[in-house]
Amino acid sequence: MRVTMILPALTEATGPARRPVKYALFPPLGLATLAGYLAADDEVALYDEHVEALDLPAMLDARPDLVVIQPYITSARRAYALADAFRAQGAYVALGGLHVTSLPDEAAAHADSIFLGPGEDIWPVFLKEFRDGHPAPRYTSTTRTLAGLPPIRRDLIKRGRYLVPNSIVVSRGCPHHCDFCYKDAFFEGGKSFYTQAVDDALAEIERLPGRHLYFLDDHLLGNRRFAEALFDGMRGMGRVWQAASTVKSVLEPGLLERARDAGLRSLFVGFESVNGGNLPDTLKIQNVGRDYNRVVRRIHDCGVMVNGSFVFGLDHDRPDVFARTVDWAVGAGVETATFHILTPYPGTGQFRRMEAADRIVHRDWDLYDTRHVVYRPHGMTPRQLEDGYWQAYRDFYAWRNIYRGANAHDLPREKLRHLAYAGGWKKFEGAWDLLIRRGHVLDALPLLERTLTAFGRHAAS
Ligand code: B12
Ligand code: SF4
Repeated sequence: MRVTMILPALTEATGPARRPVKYALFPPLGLATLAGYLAADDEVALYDEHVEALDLPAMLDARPDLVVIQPYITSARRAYALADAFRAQGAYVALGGLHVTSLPDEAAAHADSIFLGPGEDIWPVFLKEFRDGHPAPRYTSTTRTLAGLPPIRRDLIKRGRYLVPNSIVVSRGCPHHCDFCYKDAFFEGGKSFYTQAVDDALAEIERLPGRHLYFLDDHLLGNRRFAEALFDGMRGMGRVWQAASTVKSVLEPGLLERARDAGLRSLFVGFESVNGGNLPDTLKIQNVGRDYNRVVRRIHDCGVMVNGSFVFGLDHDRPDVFARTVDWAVGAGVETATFHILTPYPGTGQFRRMEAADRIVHRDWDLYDTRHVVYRPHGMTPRQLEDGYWQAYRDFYAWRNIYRGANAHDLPREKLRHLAYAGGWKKFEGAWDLLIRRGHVLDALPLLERTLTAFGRHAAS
């Protein structure tokens, strides 16, 4: 069987405000996971449009039997156009993932089969039925387990084109239920947080070459027993890694230290808002009443860097929220920040509430990229919200603030690491662009590894 798998480019990845390095970070892990279920004699090609141009006529000429496409909300239009082209030529098209699960009827118009929820249970069922000649139009995941996964087909990934080829997920979902998150809708009908067996996760880590890892789990520290066993198993492996967690887990005694001892060097944390009133509104209960300064101090005291994530446009936000957020993050020494304009994703509680209140202004999914205002905000105009968002990025990454943030650290080498990491990420677009266009972005990985290992209180593990 000939199989073509495609991760179409997100609209913003090809637009004028794109940052090439952001889209050359991670390979298409979901599709490589699904490819693991194919038979040894299947011919499979995996394309990621973020890092390679698609030669559609040649791909159509290859006459695949099965085409597997993963649309995200802002790549849905492109994904459907590709799906339509392959179907017109007689190929069988399967669509699945987050956006398809949110809007199955929309996706079904462009597919022969659609898949709702995680693929691990339904994809092998489909493959058997497809080979037997009677595939169903819709498959819905209900059985949630990561036991007995076939090895991810990392051989299909063009490693050289990614800065972080060693991305890995050892769990699915998250124990929390934030109102704006995709998670509850995606995992409806079954467990919404589950992990691999620790030994399987460690075996996957062992298979990855080099030192650096990036855990893409929504909340790597979400199951304390699993996380501790994983970190104990990773001690002494010599890895350096990055991951995501919540302010609540950071404050749990002992857990962060074990992560650090296993090689954690940078943590993505969802602070979401400096306006406390926004947190209960969005069911971000795990953040309510937490002292954010203490959270950052604790992460830094462990020698780990902070990537803070913030959302603008929640109902308690007023036009001063941008400057207040930047001022707090810079003053606390947060190394990198990711800002988002509140985006009600279809399928979420937030989308339903806003729709009922007639606050959704359009359904042009291309603009649901967290850079555009797609709803009626309460505390400011849409213009103020978009301008404030871009201003926050400019201010946070202005050299004066990078220096000020670096100075918030005690030790000279921590100051240096802050400068190298924040500056390297945002201030050398031209150099990143060149490396990406030449297909050599992986050459920068040793630099990233050195920045993560060489500085900080608990340098080189
Ligand atoms: C890596 C990543 C990215 C990469 C994406 C490119 C890439 N190479 O994957 C980059 C950095 C470009 C990116 C950008 C953004 N991202 Co992002 N990203 C992720 C992240 C961390 C991991 C994705 C992943 O690899 N998961 C692991 C694999 C195994 O799971 P998977 O891909 O979902 O695949 C499984 C299933 O979906 C299913 N499946 C998928 N496709 C198909 C197809 C078929 C046929 C079948 C059967 C099954 C199937 O089976 C797979 C195995 O179970 C997720 C969080 C997460 N943990 O998933 C957020 C996430 C997808 N991102 C998110 C967001 C918000 C964004 C941004 C908007 C952020 C921003 N402001 O810039 C942008 C734009 C994305 C968009 N929505 O348009 C949200 C999406 C919310 C939503 N409803 O769309 C997520 C869920 C994070 C979160 N918790 O909110 N992101
Ligand atoms: S903590 Fe993060 S992943 Fe979990 S529900 Fe909230 S936003 Fe989603």
